[in-house]
Parts: sequence; structure tokens; C-alpha cells
Amino acid sequence: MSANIHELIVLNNFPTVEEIRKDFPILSTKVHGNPLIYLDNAATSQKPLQVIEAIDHYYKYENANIHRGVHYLSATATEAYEACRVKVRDFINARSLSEVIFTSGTTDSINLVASSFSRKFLKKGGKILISALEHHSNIVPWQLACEQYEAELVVIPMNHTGELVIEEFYKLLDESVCLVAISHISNSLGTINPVKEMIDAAHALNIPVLLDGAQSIAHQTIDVQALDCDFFTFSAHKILGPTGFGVLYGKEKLLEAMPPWKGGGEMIKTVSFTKTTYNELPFKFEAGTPHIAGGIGLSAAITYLMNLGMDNIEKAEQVLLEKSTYALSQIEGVELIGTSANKASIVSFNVKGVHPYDVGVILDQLGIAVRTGHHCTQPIMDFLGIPGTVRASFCFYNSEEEIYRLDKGIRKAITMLS
Ligand code: 7TS
Repeated sequence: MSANIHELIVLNNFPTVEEIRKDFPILSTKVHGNPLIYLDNAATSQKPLQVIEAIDHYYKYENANIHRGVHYLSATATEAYEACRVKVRDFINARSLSEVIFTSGTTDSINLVASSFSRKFLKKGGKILISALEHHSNIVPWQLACEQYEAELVVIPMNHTGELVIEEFYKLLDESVCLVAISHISNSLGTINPVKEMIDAAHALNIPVLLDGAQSIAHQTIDVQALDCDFFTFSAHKILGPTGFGVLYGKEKLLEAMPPWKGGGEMIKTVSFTKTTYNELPFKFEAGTPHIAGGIGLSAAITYLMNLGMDNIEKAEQVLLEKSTYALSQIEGVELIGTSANKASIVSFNVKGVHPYDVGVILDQLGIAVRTGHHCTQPIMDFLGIPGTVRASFCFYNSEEEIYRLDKGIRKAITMLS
């Protein structure tokens, strides 16, 4: 199975969790008089000093609008912001900087594709194939597009362990499908979908594939060339960066063929009242002044992650997954929701006969931050016939001690609620 965490520390020079936690000031704070145990990482990650200080430095010493200024500050800010594009290209192994579009986050990235790709490629009677495991962000933009172009939204079903029914995917995949849009890792259940196999199957019919990488970007090395996905989307805030900033990776050929989405400054080459010509990639899709500090923060976040090594992070988080899954499975009355063999460090569960919200409130009183509810995946909850789950999602800065305290906290909640 996965490496022992101590082996990892010795073999790969991975810092101890105590050392890592010193970089994250919020992890030393208290909530309701108890040390904070932050297990809501699938919603957003905490930020290390390196990211906080990079943003602070930008606003203190480099703040200016980018790209269009000749003055020193504008050039400095442009350089810092564009350095992020290089970082992202290297982090996900994109072929070129033209393939890295900055957006406000995963939701924005998917909406960009749903609007622009659909305008060019979604035909009346055509299909968009998504899955039963999607976040609302990878459902609703496609519903809007399908409504507009009289196309059909088709859903790959899931089973009760939280896996996609891959045989059904093969049955649904035919020439009428214009795009496959699927999550790489489920934010509610942690399931890692067999995306490489799905991409290869879609490509055999010349169908492009969008991967919603909002979760996977935090848990494993992403190589868009090895995956061969056509689009990949993620948010900075789930990988130690700031909110309001994100990325759309797209293959250059497709991005070239797609019309602009938002109009405004920066995305144009020339403007007159009779005709406007558009800027080259990636700027064609980047209208208006961007979240400059967001890019600078993401740059620092990627540097931090690359220094630790995504492969090491994946191994460390698999240990946390294994230990927390085991601990929770030993508690009578706890039902794990999402038991796929291939999972990231996201553990959803319910306590029999108790609403997830009530468990969440008691854990909060103990300083333990978990998320409760449908996690923006209502169709999953409907399929499973439950109102929601309690979700503990782990990051590499979480410790085994915190799993122990979660275990104790759940046992206390069960005693109080039964
Ligand atoms: N797709 C997936 C798989 C996600 O997990 C999320 C956010 C999104 C898309 C949207 O990302 P955003 O940054 O644009 O909002 N997931 C969650 C979550 O699980 N709890 O809060 C947000």
C-alpha cells in the first residue's frame, strides 16, 4: 500500500508535519478555545506565509496595472504576473504559455469553455457528456449551453461505491457527443475517475475532453500532455493560493478555433466602431484588468508545492486517507460514503440516524472544521438517497494527531446526539 509517512520523510527529505505547519499561521490558532483542526481543504486550502508575503510585497512595493504601462512599476508588476504563467505551464506541463489562460477560478474556466466552445462546436441535437459525480460548476454551465443550442446533456451514471459505471460511458460515447466534461476527482466522495482511459476512448472518436481539475490539482502531479486532455480547469485557492484566481488550460488548436468570450480591454488587437480584431492567445480570453495579486499569490503557492514535490504530497495524503478511513470505519454508527478503491484524501461519512449538520456543529465546538451538506453535488446526494454528508478533507499539513482528535470528536458527537 502507500508509503509510511516516516519512510517518506527519511527517503525524500520531506519535512515533518510540525515543520510544515510553521508555514501556516492559521493552523496555530484556536476555535472555541480548542486548537483549530482544519479538515475543509476540499473547499479551500490554508495559505502559507510565503504566499501571504508575496501578495503583501506586491501591494506594498509593486502595485500597478499591467501590460499597458511604460513606467517602472507597471513593468515590474507585469513581470511578476507573467512569471505565474510560466510557473503554471511548468506545474501542469503545458506545451506553451499560449495554452495557459487566467480566469477567476474553476467555475469561470468551465463557463468560458461552455460559452465559447459551444458557440463554435455545439450543434443542435449534439450532446455534452458529463458524469453523475460532477460539482454544480460542471453541470449548470452545460445546461445553459444545451438550452441555448438545443443540444442534449447526457450523464454517465455512478454506482453506490461512488464510482462511475464505465461500461455505460462506453455505451453513451458516440459521434453525436461534442464534448466530454468530467471531474478528475470528486469533491464530495474523493473518487479518482479513470480519466486517462476515458480521454483515450473519446479521442478515438475525435471528441475533446474537459477535465475539472479543481480537486486533482491539489492531490497529485498533473501532466496535461500525458493525460492528453483538451481542457483542464483549476482554482488557485485550493492549492494554497488566493481566492478569485484560476486557470484554464486548453490545447492551442482548440483555443485558436474558439471565439472570444468576454469583451473588453486587453483581449483586442484593434478596435473601431466597424470592426474589432482580437489579441493572440492567451490574451484573447483575458478581458479587463486581472486579479494581479492573485497571479502573484498563485506563483508563490506553486513554488511552495514544487519544493515539497507533488509526488511526496500525494504519498503523505494517501497515508492520511488510509489512517482516517480506518479510524472512522471502527466507529459504530458511522457509515463511510464513497468507498471507491481509488481515492484522494477526502472522507465523507454519516452517522446513522443523525443529520450531517448536527455532527458538524458539535465538531465545530471542538475546533474541528469539517463541511456538511451536499457539497454542491446535489445529484450525488439524490442518487444515494441522503440529505448530505459530513466531509473531512485532508491536506499534507494535517497530522495523525488530528485524525485521532477527529475520531474522538465523532465519538463524542454520537454520544451527545443519541
Ligand atoms: N469543481 C470541483 C470538483 C470542485 O470541488 C469545486 C469547488 C469547483 C468545481 C468550483 O470551484 P470554484 O473555485 O470555482 O468555486 N468545490 C468546493 C467544495 O467542495 N466545497 O466548497 C467548494
